[in-house]
Formats: sequence, structure tokens, C-alpha cells
Amino acid sequence: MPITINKLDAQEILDSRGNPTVRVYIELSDGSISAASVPSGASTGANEAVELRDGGSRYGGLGVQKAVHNVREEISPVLKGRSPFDQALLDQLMIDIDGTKNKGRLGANAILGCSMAIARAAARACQQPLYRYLGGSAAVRLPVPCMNIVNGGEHADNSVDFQEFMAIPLGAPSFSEGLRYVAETFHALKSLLKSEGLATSVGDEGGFAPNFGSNEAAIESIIQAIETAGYRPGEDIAIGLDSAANSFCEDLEKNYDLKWSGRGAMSSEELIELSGEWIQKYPIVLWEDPLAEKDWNGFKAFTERFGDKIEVVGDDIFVTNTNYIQRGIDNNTANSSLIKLNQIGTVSEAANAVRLCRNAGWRAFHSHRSGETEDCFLADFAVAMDSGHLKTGSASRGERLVKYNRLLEIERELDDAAEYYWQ
Ligand code: 2PG
Ligand code: MG
Repeated sequence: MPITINKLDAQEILDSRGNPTVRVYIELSDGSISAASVPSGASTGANEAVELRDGGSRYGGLGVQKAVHNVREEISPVLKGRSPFDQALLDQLMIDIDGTKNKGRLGANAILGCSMAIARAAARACQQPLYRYLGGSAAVRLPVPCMNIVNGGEHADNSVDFQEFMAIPLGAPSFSEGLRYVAETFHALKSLLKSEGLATSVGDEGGFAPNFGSNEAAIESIIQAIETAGYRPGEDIAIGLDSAANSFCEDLEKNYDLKWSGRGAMSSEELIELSGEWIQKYPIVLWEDPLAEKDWNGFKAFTERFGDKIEVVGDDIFVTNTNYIQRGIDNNTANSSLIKLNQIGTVSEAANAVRLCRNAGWRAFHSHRSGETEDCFLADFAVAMDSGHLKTGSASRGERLVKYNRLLEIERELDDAAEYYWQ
């Protein structure tokens, strides 16, 4: 008897910020039950797939009971009796039932929960780990862990304009060694902050969130921490940034405003000029959202200037959507796209986005959301897609560590077959 889907069910749970999110349960005809939980962002792109929220007063309007209802009443009856191994077909069916361009009727949170749960259940039915089921036998590369050790922007209540400062262990010989390099740097940074009388409390993604005087001060402290931990900046550990520039550009006409850095308003050209000075001065190898999502021309100018030296990643501008990524490829807007499952809403569409990047000679950078759960789907997905790097927060907060620990587990399982390299 071929294995089929018996039913899907869902439940409202809480994410790492204490806000409601969706967990989906799937039951197969072999009696197995698998589950998956959906993350949620704070600095979201305008064109992301829609997270369905209930509104009203319950949980400040953030409840997801409608999405839960849609899993039970709309999605489950249609998927019942179908094969869990037809991921692309089932994802397309859910897109069709939803019937909107942005998954706004059923909710991308409802659809993604089902899509992830289906993949997990199918892997289990094949008695394969999820990364092997989704990626095949060639999926043996562990991603370089780009660890976000300083949080700012919309992820912390501090005086730092940029959202993320990542330590990237590109010179490490293996994933576990790379993770050790950046975890040791995290601890060195903590001691350094303490000695300077700065706060060591953490932001949404587990990175420190002190009141640095400027973005440069944050970068310089990280470089010092890398050295104190015994590593060579730029060779063992390099720097990655996510400016999340939407957050300091309310309106393109009114320019960018790095308010905490005391530099005031500046044009796209001036911001690119300043970025160039920092790229000269610091060992930066990756820069995400250096400009706002509407600033396609600025992105292109930035990529023309620095794209041969560093990875220029589009997050809010591409929202893991192949239509926007294709436009970016056609216009040389960047040379890499961030990949967030819930920005697009199905596993198949996220995998298509990765393939599109690869075929164009771009990189694909896998990412968690600032609101996360203990689900470690992302770790398996990043290995399956062979994209070579991911970001899933700092060396603190369980919802971040669970992904790194899952990658350690995968590395152990792959043993001598495990690969690790930066490009
Ligand atoms: C980002 C993400 C993840 P959020 O901007 O890259 O770090 O943040 O989930 O808040 O969009
Ligand atoms: Mg981002």
C-alpha cells in the first residue's frame, strides 16, 4: 500500500519573541505524525508573502487562529489521500487553493507550516534524514555559520543603525571548528564589552546589543574580539553586515539617515561612498541590504563598485521571490540572494529561488527569522541546497543554537564525507 496523507492539523504556539505562530502536524497512513513550526520576521520586505494575523485585541492582534483554521478546514481536506512524496505538486495545490499572488487568503504561515511538515513526514517515511531526502546523496556540504554577534536596528533597543554584524569563520577547516571560532569570539566580545562598561544583554537573535557610539565602533570591537580569541581577522574570521537599510530610509526622496552614527541624512551615492571606505578599512566579505528595497539603482551601483570584492546580498529587495531575483539577475542588482522560507511560503519555491541563483552564478544565503522557534528545518534545508553558508543568530538563545547543534549532528553523521568551504 503506498503511503498517503491522512490529515493535517495545526496549533497556535509562541515564537522566541512571545508572539503567536503556527505549528502544523501531519499524519500519514503509516500512522506517523510529524510537525513543523513557522518563523516570523520583524524587518520585513514589503513584498513578502503574507503572514495571516487575526487582528482584534487577543495577543495584540497577532493571533494566528485563522491560519490554524485554514490548515484544518481548507488545506487538509484537499491534501488528504495524496502522496507526501509529491512536494512540488502539493505546494502548487496549496498555492492554487489560496488563489492570491501573496498567499494572503490562507496565509503564508499556514501554507509554509504544511509544506515543511510534508517534507519532514516524507523524509521520515523514506527513513532518510531531511537533508538527504531534500538534497539527495550529493548533499554533503556544511554551511559556513555567519554568526550575528552584534544586534542593532529593529532587532534591539540600542544606538546602532545596522541590524546585524556577523563573524564569518571562512578560514576554518570544518563546520564544528568554524562554529568554535565564532563562539569563542562571541565570548571574547562579551569580556571586552564588560571591561568597557558596555551592556552584555542580547537582542532578538542572541547577539550583544550595547549602545555602541557608531557602526564603526561595533565593527572595531568585533575585530578586537577576533584577535583576543586568537584568530586572524580576514583570514580565519571575516565580517558580514546586514544594514537592513529599509529601517533607516523611510522615504527614498528623503535619503538615508544613519541617525545613531551622527552622520545625518545622506544620499544613496554618499552612503555607497561611505560603505566603500568601510570595505577598504575592514575585512568585510558579505554585505546584505546595504540599500533600501526600493533603491534598485543604488543596489546596482553598489554591486558595480564592490561586487567583485564582496558578496552583495539582497533580502528585502528580493524576498526569496524568483520574479524579483530574476529582475536582479537581469540588472546586475546584486550577486546573491537571501533565502528565507517564510518570505515566499513553500519549500519548493524557496528551492527554486536557490536554483535560479545558482544557474546565474549568484550565491544563495540561507537565513532564519528574528522571531524563531525550536524547529531546526533550516539546518537540514541549508545542507540540502548546498549553498555554502547560513545565518541563524548568535551563540546564545536556544532557538538559534538548536539549528547550529543540528548542523553539528549532520556533520557527525556525514563523517569523512562532510565538506566545508567558503565559496
Ligand atoms: C533579516 C532577518 C533575519 P527579520 O533581516 O535578514 O536576520 O531579520 O527576520 O527580522 O526580517
Ligand atoms: Mg536582512
